[in-house]
Amino acid sequence: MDNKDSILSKVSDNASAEMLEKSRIDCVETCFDRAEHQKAQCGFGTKGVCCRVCHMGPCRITPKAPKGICGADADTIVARNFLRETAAGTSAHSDHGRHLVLKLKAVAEGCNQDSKDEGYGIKDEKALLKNAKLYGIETENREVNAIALDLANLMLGEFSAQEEYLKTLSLAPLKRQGIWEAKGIKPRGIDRMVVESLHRTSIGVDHDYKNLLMHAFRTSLSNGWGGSRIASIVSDILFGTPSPVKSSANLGILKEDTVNILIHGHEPAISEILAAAVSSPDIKDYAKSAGAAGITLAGICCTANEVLMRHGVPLAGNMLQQELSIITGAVEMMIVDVQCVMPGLIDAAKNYHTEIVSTTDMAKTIGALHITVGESNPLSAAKNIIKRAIDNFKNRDKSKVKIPKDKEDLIAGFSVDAIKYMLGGRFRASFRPLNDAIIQNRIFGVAGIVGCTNTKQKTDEYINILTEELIKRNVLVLQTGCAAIGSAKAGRLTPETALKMAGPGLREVCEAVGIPPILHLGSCVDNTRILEAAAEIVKEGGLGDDLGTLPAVGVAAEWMSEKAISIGCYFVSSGVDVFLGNPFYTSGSENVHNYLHGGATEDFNACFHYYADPHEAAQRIIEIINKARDNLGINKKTERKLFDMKDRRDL
Ligand code: XCC
Ligand code: SF4
Repeated sequence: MDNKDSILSKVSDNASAEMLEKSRIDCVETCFDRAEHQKAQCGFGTKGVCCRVCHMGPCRITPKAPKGICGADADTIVARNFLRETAAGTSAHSDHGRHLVLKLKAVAEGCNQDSKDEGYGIKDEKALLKNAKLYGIETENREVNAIALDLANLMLGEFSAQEEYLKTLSLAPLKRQGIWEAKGIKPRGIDRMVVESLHRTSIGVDHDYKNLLMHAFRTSLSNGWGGSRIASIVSDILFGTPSPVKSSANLGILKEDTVNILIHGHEPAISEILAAAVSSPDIKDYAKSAGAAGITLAGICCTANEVLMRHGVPLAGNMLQQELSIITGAVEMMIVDVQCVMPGLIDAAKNYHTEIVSTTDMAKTIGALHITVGESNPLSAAKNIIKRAIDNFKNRDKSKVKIPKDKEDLIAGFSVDAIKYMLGGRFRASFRPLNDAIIQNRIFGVAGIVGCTNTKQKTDEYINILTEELIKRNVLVLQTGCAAIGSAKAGRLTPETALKMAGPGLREVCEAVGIPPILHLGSCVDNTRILEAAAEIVKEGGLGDDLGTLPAVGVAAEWMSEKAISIGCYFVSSGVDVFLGNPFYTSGSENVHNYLHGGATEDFNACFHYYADPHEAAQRIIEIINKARDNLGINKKTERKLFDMKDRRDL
């Protein structure tokens, strides 16, 4: 059992610390306890040298046994494991995208037309038309549904294509497309890439570590420029393109007198309907009649980010707070869909009245109540779930309730369209002002800080230190996923707080345009919005002709999911250097490790960099951005002035 100090070594924010303390009193086990129990983690797994792809094994590579039974060496085994992780990450994001495309298809075919609910529909026609045009679909004088159906079918083709290359690749700068072509990593259909990954890594197929790694990059591209990109595009069409929205973050958003419902996971389809359901008058009345002052709907993880971006639904917390939220004793129901949902939730919930409801047939947990929300009458189904949560309000044990006070204001909702609009105004929406600010060195560069939280690190610490170090040095920070929630909890997603920290050039730009120096772009699949923004910056001109020439980096600060590996790989193969706050499981092969952390630069003009210390990472990021600026020839005279001012600030 740990004391206060040890709790404070695990979590950064006060609300989490308070709930971790309460977990001791209530005798509830959390991931933080289980991390202690797992402390001596397997050295073979950590190095990536354990192979169990066939049943002659498992084989583990040691100095005494440098080869598996089949003769596979450390290079082969480590690279195979890495490719499998990349494929799994790709499949998670892409399947999410597929589900949304199937929804779009159902809507276009009028599947919900005879239902009494409004249910799903095309919320953002502008987004539909814009994207249909990007894919070369005829839009003039055509019915919206016909266009949507064509787009849905085309996107389904992105999954099933056997011989054709992904059409979405054409959204990247031409130069980058050329690099993919030259390296032989232009992906074909997404499903084919993932299947091929599994095939290539099964016993006795691909043994060349470099060949395996190239397929990892290829598979990741089918995520970044395929499945994830499609997920973001279709979410915008079905649920609306996000625009700046105010909300708040951390467990303090829960209320003593309301029915508290949390939504958790990744796919926005069901949470969108739930968000609509809680605001309907009959549900509000139902809550009142149960003696509650109302309903508080809030989110965990990326489902949270999705409904935050579009409806301002508050963030209860990020991934490592999912159990802590239940420990407040004030949650009537947690409704989960897919990804990052801990099975440990069930045990935590048993100590309180909280009901865990799973909603996706492919994601069940024993102990959770499973309710399927189908195509017909989804709103009625959502209302029934919420009524059940309201019915559970009376079971709340007041003696077990403790809601932390902590909550911070935030601004989110920065889709690429929203950023363009903020920068250039309604009639001249464009990235020009941003490009100019970068060229004039008021903005030194751009960093995308993304990814999870991880029990190996003190939650949010790396994210927040690095973010601060970078905005201090005039680097504009774009965030998604649990990293964005980490910043939100630190109160950094408000223009005011962050502006106090920002360097003079960045502050000037942000004040002029009215944006915070840390922009919340959405969920994990929305990392493709960062690529989209980068591609727009290239198109706008003045900063080279490729993503690889931009003064920009990506950071997976506290990552833990296989999805982050896939994201990292599609950033690197798109030409963007990626910094990791946690190492890959590749140290067992010098060749694999050195290629990923260096050699890849020859092929993609970018590679991975691992820094345990965020200050060191910041230093190296500045060097890399500076070099990119040098190469672009935009470092000339203004440079001295910037460093003078920075030095002054440091003094
Ligand atoms: Fe999951 Fe997306 Fe990671 Fe958070 S950040 S822990 S993947 S919820 Ni993408
Ligand atoms: Fe061992 Fe080779 Fe089988 Fe892997 S594939 S478990 S290294 S025999």
